[in-house]
Amino acid sequence: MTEMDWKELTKAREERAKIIAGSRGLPEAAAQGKLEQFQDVTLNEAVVLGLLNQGVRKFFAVFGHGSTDLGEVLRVYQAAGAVQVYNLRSEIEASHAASLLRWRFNEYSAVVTSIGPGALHAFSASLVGQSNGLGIYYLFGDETTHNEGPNMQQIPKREQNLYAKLTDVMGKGYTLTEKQSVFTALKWAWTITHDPAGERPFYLLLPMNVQSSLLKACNLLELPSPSHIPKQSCGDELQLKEAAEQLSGYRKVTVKLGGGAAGVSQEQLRKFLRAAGAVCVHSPHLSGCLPYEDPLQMTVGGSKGSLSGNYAMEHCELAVTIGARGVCQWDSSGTAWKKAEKVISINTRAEDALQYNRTIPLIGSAELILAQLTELLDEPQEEYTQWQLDCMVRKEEWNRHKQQIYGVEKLFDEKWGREVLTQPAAIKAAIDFADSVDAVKLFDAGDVQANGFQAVEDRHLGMTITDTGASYMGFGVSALLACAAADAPKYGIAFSGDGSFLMNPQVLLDGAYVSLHGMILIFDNRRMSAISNLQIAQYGTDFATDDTVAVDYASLAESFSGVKGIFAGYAKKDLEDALREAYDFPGLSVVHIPVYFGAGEGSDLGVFGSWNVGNWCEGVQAEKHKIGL
Ligand SMILES: Cc1ncc(C[n+]2csc(CCOP(=O)(O)OP(=O)(O)O)c2C)c(N)n1
Ligand SMILES: [Mg+2]
Repeated sequence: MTEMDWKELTKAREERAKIIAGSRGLPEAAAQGKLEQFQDVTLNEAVVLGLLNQGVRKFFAVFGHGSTDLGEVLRVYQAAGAVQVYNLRSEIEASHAASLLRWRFNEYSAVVTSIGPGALHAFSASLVGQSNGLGIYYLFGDETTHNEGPNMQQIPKREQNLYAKLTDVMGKGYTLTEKQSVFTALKWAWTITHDPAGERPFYLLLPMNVQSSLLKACNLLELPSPSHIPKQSCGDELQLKEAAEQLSGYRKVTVKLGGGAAGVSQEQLRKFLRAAGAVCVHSPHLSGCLPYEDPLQMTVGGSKGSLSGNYAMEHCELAVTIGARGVCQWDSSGTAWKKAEKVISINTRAEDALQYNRTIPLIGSAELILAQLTELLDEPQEEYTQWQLDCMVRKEEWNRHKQQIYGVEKLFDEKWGREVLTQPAAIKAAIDFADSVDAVKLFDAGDVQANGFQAVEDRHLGMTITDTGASYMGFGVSALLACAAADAPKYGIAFSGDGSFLMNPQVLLDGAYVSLHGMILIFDNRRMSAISNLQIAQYGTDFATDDTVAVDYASLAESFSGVKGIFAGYAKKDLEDALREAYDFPGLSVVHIPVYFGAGEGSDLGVFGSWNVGNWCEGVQAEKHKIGL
């Protein structure tokens, strides 16, 4: 295309963008005769128009030579007010922000990268979306379809479709080698990102030489304008009847929720628990499925777990699992259901519903199935069953245990050369502060994450976001960006270890740049203690998981204009003052909190389950096979 042609094309594009931004989308603009139905558009513009049709208006981007043309299209649409582009400094960070936008704020967005390392960064971070069932669009630059010679940054092999192979291993994608396939690619993108049986990320691969090719007289109304996909229902009367009979026949019933149970209302869950004489246990990311103080809420269960959650799993005779896959830490690598004779599994996906033997699978939406099952059960005779009362005693023990640990507050730390706060005491103080200002709590990986999900006492879902599926270091601090990008921004507090923070510190620049009002807490034990502790528990000694470099995180933060850095000191009262000061700052603030590492009583909240890792494998596997689920 000549320079003249490009100028013409840009002019036409600017007009289209203005019309679309001024209407409620492309279909309406065309229906009202404001927009000509058949127009010349480039493939990249067709992609952007198609995504707009699917409600995608926000793009988290790191541009490169593999995506300059897409950048140009987005520039024009942003100028018209149709899209918002966030130019960031890491594709991993971009992906995490898009994940939280979907997870907490119910918004679909896209991640834009170049070819090669940028795409691989985002691809790796899409583990979060894959593990937590999040519909996210990824737009990756890809090698040219002419393969005229190796493209810089491509996987250095003379072979076709290498990225498509990668994305096919992880999930589902489409390579736009042929521009007219954009309509199909966008249909696939919609069904994958909006699948009611479990949303997933979708990867659109954009070969560099095809991106700017022209779709002559493109039928703009052929770009899919998708309709809502209804949720599946159970409706299988025989299965429901059998499940209800089993529920009536067992006295010790535990319901355990996984991430797929996020749509279950507290009201329905409570009704079912009462009718089934059951108690509730949840995975870390379902904290608040019932209020923490609800008598039937036994809190988190699994490899880390809690005294009450693990008791309820280990002693029940009938397990009801909802929206769960059976990830290793979720059921102590298959050893948590020590006495379960039967399982009722509610799930939208048959392969997940049939994770265990001895299972009655109920396929469909959990809210509906719980209502159907509750209908089939008799009214409870007594306020609480003996099983529920027994579990409540364990919950009291768990609460006493936690208070005792928090009470330790400070221990002498060798690296810091003085008494510092324990991680549980510091995390608890920060959780209490976050809840007092109704901030969303975002957790990074490590001991910070584990102590965090044991400590939180949420009243409803959405107060805590913790990515235990991918447990991606740097998720919490990066995801914080979504708290600013959301249509309804919310104050967020990221809980991060020193190790996790240093994996994604670019949020300091990007947070200031997008005027993020939020807080980052760095719990600094000058090491990656989750792994040190694992090594010590397994082999008696740690190895290569600590460092000797002291970092002044408050000064680091202050060196970014618009960011406030605060050193929290060594006592709980000082930390509380620092949290208040950080919250009062009208931008991004960072609180540096020295915390203890060591074997001292009070250093963590404890481990209550098993895990099939390291030198524990033989014993754990033997137990799993004995249980035979
Ligand atoms: C990207 C990534 N790399 C490695 C790991 C393995 N891993 C899990 S926790 C952890 C250490 C976390 O250290 P830090 O953030 O300082 O938290 P701490 O455990 O010290 O509280 C590591 C290396 C991971 N989860 N994610
Ligand atoms: Mg650490």
